[in-house]
Amino acid sequence: MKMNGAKILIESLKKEGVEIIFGYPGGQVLPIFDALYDAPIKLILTRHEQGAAHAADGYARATGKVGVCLATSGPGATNLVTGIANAYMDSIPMVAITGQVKSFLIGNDAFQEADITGITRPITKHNYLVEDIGDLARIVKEAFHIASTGRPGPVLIDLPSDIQLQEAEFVYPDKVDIRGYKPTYEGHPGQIKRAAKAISESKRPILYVGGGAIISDASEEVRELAINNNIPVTMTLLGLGAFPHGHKLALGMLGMHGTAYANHSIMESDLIIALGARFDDRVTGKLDEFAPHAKVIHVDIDPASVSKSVDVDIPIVGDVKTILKHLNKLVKPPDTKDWLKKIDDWKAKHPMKHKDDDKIRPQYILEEIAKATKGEAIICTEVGQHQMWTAQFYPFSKPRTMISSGGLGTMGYGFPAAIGAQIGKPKATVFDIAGDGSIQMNIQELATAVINKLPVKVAIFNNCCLGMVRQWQELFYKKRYSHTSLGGVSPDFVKLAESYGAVGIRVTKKSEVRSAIERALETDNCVFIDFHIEPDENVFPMVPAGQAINKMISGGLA
Ligand SMILES: Cc1ncc(C[n+]2csc(CCOP(=O)(O)OP(=O)(O)O)c2C)c(N)n1
Repeated sequence: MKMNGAKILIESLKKEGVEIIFGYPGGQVLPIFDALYDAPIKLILTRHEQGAAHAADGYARATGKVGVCLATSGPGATNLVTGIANAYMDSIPMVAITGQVKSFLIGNDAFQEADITGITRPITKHNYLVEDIGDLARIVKEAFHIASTGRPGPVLIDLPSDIQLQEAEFVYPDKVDIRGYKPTYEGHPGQIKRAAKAISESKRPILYVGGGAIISDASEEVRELAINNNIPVTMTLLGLGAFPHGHKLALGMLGMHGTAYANHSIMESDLIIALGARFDDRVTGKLDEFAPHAKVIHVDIDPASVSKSVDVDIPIVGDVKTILKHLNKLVKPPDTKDWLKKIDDWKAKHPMKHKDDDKIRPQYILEEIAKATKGEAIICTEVGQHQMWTAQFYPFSKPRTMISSGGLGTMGYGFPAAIGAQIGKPKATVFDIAGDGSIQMNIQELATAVINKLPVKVAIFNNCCLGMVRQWQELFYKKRYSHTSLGGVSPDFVKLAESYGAVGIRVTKKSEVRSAIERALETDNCVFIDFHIEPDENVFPMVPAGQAINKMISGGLA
């Protein structure tokens, strides 16, 4: 059947099973919006394109599906950029669609023209400028394939408005064949055997689990490998939830704000089994002092990640889940009794704790949220101290429940991501743990939450400052607090929430924390809880930048 480009786009999205698009209109996407008017695809109108990109990302993380966002040319497209970069850094499957000025005007400095394929080349897995209506259906098919296979990531399709109006026959390809793009899933059997032998012979093994294990839906296989063989497990920020927090083999997060026992364990281990993790600098600290006694097995779908920063002894390129299924059959349990005893000693000596007095301590709020949600909520975060406290004190026990900006560290990510997650998982309890700085970066999405009746709970850890930067200034810049105070200029978050039709609750006493959380959970509207936390609270343990990760500052807590 003949139809115009906008219709072809929508029909192609339907073929890909797309039900939701997060987007914002404008002149160069008018034909697409017209086609959406009576299409069976729901467009969630955010209040800023950055919100649309992060919402698509949160939707993708919560559901495992490809998130889709849509914006007009020029400023609409450039407003997506941070969200695209964010998805790229954390390997999130996303398709971003942008309108472009008419083909014959490209390069002419036309009104609302921006070279978005040029701008996003380094932050997309691939991008396309559609130059011929005959290519459109194939491009959409390829975009979804590239976004969701191998190491996932964002793909951008830039669609000039004249092509949206041209007519062509709609034929959707049923296969994709992209020369040079054939991700490896299986893993080399010889390497898997070598890994099994190394594990069986190790005395101090440790699993180091990253976001790749979540993306590959490999939590069950991770549990099997750990539990059947008595191997302790540490996770990255994005790996949290891959292994249950409460299990005796769980060591929590490692790295700059990781637990002392995770960091000591990795430094003393003789075998690191890295699963979908990339030895990020926040994890390794000083590279040449990292895990000096350890051999490294690295399972990763992206060959470019292997031996990028840490030399790997046994690389296995492929999908974590597929490889673990194979590996789990081959490993004979090593004797880790003495090793686990040593780790238990570290756990006893350096437990995760916090000050507990009559002040509102952020860690206490997280413990109360954990109790009220039985540790089963989807927890999104912004970026800063509150994000690290969440990683330390919320007992993540299921995959896809920790949604946070890991690689890019984007303030303003959490609230729109929570909106996306809530749309993808309507029955789940979804929180955004926010700082008073970060929440102001995409606060306009309150309208999106209210209009779509999304009961997202936003817990603002209000310390009247940009806490994480203030912490660095306190510890490393002689308390010269240069421009990190927000005191007195933040809005009244309760009134602000109410002005959008949401619910606002202010908490200024410790005794009010629990009832505020309970009230928020009983409310089927979006709720802002403005927790006035102790402003001088810092995140500990902390590894100062550039130090070995066992050189932690404990802040007097250990
Ligand atoms: C978009 C963006 N701008 C700047 C930063 C640098 N930065 C990291 S944490 C932080 C402070 C965050 O403050 P807030 O949201 O109030 O959280 P808190 O640390 O107080 O918990 C800043 C400015 C960033 N990560 N992202």
